[in-house]
Amino acid sequence: VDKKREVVLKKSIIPVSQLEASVFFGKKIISLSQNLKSSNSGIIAEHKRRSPSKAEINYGFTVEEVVKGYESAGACGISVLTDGKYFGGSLDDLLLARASVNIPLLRKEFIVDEYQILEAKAHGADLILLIAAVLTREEIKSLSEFAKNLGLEVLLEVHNQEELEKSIMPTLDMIGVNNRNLKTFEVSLDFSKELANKIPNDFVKVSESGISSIEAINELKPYGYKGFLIGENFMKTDNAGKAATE
Ligand code: IGP
Repeated sequence: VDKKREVVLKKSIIPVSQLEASVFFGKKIISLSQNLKSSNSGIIAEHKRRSPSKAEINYGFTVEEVVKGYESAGACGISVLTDGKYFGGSLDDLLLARASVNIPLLRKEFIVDEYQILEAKAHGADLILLIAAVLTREEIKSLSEFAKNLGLEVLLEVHNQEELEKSIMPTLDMIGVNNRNLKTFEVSLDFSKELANKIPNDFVKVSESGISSIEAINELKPYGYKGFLIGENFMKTDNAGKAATE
């Protein structure tokens, strides 16, 4: 609810017509789903300053340094947290990332309103995240259709079978299983393993959160996962880009 209120407040700051006038509106997106299908690393590296489960993640670099490091290390795409309240991010971070790299960018945000999708497009995102835990099926339908009409790709995040079943629809490109329970912060790769065979093969499968080793990735690949979203493990090192190469 406080997110919905913030959205309304923001709406009065930048008019939709101004968002639509952004240079990025005329640009074709770079497809993350295609990159994941053709890559064997599958790494989606995240720019994350802090989080509700980890108050501080060691951080001594600019957005540009981090995302350029990720790109040169061979990441398939980058997730940029734009939520300010819980993660210390902003839309400026997304814009700076867009100015620095040529790989797909995900706007990582609690999206509840079409306006936030216009913002994502206007700040250079190639795809958006929709979180099944906070949206109804109708909302997932209308928000994903809206994103697709703007040419953006959609990553849907689920955490259990119920969320998955309510959400499956053709306007999604990728389905991500969050290994972290957003309410209890419990993290286990078993969530990805248990849901894998329930995700239809028409969607690129992504495993999100709590991935901290190449062994974890190798464990998940046989379940059909093509994408691996990693934040903290890269950000907490002295050189986030370098960590992504190892
Ligand atoms: C990254 P980790 O454990 O590697 O830092 O996780 C990413 O999956 C996580 O930040 C995330 C997230 C979210 C953040 C997954 N889903 C939804 C905010 C909102």
